[in-house]
Amino acid sequence: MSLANHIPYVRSTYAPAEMLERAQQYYQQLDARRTVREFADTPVAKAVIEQLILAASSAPSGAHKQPWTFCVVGDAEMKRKIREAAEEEERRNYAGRMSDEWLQDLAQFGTDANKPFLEVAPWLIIVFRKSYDLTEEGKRNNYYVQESVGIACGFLLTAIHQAGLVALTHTPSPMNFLCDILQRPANEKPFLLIPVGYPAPNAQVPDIKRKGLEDVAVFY
Ligand code: IYR
Repeated sequence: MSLANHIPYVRSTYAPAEMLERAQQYYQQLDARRTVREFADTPVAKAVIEQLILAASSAPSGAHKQPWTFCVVGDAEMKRKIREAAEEEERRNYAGRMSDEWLQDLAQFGTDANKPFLEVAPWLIIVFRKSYDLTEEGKRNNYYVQESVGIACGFLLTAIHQAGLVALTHTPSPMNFLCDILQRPANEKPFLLIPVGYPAPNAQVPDIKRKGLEDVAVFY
């Protein structure tokens, strides 16, 4: 099949042994990623964040619509406003909106309604999903928006890790307050809030174990 708008796919491949080696190395690299909740206030160059977002935006998406907007907040006053609003929602979450089972599941992580990282981390990347596009001709459909934006966030997290930085996948739900603070158009809904930066010098992470292959994969 040859379509007029198509170009050859050109990329090198690897011999089987090298392929396995590369697959193992990439797994080990990704396995070293940890979600970190304690950030240093050390600045990170905007140019780095720009590359991380380009990496995220290279993700596949339904009909190649790239239905996402990455809002990047470095401004201290805006971070303060976001922290204030997020903590208000989280206080309600921890004080009744979350079930007992949920609170029990979270106990090992030591989280609570305090979110200092929202001010300490040099950058907050707030990912918005675009349920539709607003064009000059009006509304245009997007497809598989949750899947597409989820994949883009995965790309973003691996890019952050690869750059030697840390991130936290944060969802201070409901997140509607982010539409107001960041003045987003009606077609954009908040998806994920990701503080990015260096870990605090004495940052700690929970001693969790990941499931083994036999627990997550079934071969037929
Ligand atoms: N959004 C809350 C609660 C929370 C929920 C889950 I699921 C987590 O894995 C971690 C936290 C908070 O950020 O504290």
